[in-house]
Amino acid sequence: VARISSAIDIDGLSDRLAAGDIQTCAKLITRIEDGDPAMRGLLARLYLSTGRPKVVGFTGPPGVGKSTTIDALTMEFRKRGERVAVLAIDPSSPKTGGAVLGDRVRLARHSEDSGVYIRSMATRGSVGGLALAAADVLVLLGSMPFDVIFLESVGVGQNEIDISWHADPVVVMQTAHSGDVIQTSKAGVLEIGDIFAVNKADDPRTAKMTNALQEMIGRTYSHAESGGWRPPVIETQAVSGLGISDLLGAIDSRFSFLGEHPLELIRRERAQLIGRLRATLIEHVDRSFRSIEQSIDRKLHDVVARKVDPYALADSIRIRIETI
Ligand SMILES: Nc1nc2c(ncn2[C@@H]2O[C@H](COP(=O)(O)OP(=O)(O)OP(=O)(O)O)[C@@H](O)[C@H]2O)c(=O)[nH]1
Ligand SMILES: [Mg+2]
Repeated sequence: VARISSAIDIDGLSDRLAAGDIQTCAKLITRIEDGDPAMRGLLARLYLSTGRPKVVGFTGPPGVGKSTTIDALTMEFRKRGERVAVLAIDPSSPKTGGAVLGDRVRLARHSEDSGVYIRSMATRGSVGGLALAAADVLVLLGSMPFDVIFLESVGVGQNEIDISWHADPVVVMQTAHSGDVIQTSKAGVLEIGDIFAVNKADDPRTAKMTNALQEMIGRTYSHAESGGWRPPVIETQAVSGLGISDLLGAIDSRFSFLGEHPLELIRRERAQLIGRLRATLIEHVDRSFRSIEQSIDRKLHDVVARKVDPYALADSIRIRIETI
């Protein structure tokens, strides 16, 4: 990826973002995706000068109905006069060409509405890098006059980015499809869900899934760890809009809860920060390691030949990485 670096007008750009300038926003997101180091100063300023944005994350298996649900909720927020930004993270874009097409059709409905901004980001390089770029884009969007930001991420798999680093509430979406129950109990999504939605509730097996989820939440729920928020399970039919007002109610309740429990808010934000900091450092080490990989060929030879021990090699690599 080419690194573009030029002096930027931080004051001017901040002002344009604060005024809701979409063109500026779109261009800056592209520069963030490209890893342009000139963005750092701007992002630092935006982070310090704007408050915490309201970010609602949606995760769940491919095709569960995340985009359809976000679309339905966007309509509800627009009815209340609130401005909405949607950021879709697509770590597996080659596989979901069809879904992207479906998204385009849906999103076309909002194309005339200046109160809705929709943007997707796909993987460039590592998943960790994408997660970090998403965090930067959220800082950018958070500096604009949006009342809420919806973040969509395909969930549960090696490629999953940890959406709980970016959003509160996290809406974990499932369907009654039998495979989803197993994924839910296996993949640790129970811990990250602040709200659970069982979508495609037109499926007759939905009640069983809802009960199973409620039972699992009951078993893992801890007042001490959640500050007293017990994740609700909501049945939805995103295509017809059934249950969407319940989901909206749950999202509103979560925001009220966070407003009334500042300690819980701070606890969550600190945990998110730790997750992102760790990812930043892992990303840095990974990139640095790849950049020196070629140059250690001779040393590898020496280790294989038993002339150098692997611990000494690891030490010398670590010292080099620390100075990159
Ligand atoms: N029967 C039924 N179909 C639904 C419902 N909600 C969404 N769908 C359909 O499920 C399909 C996938 O919906 P999307 O909203 O694109 O799902 P997604 O989770 O965003 O999918 P990815 O972005 O590919 O992970 C679409 O054909 C929707 O019309 C529902 O409540 N009932
Ligand atoms: Mg989608």
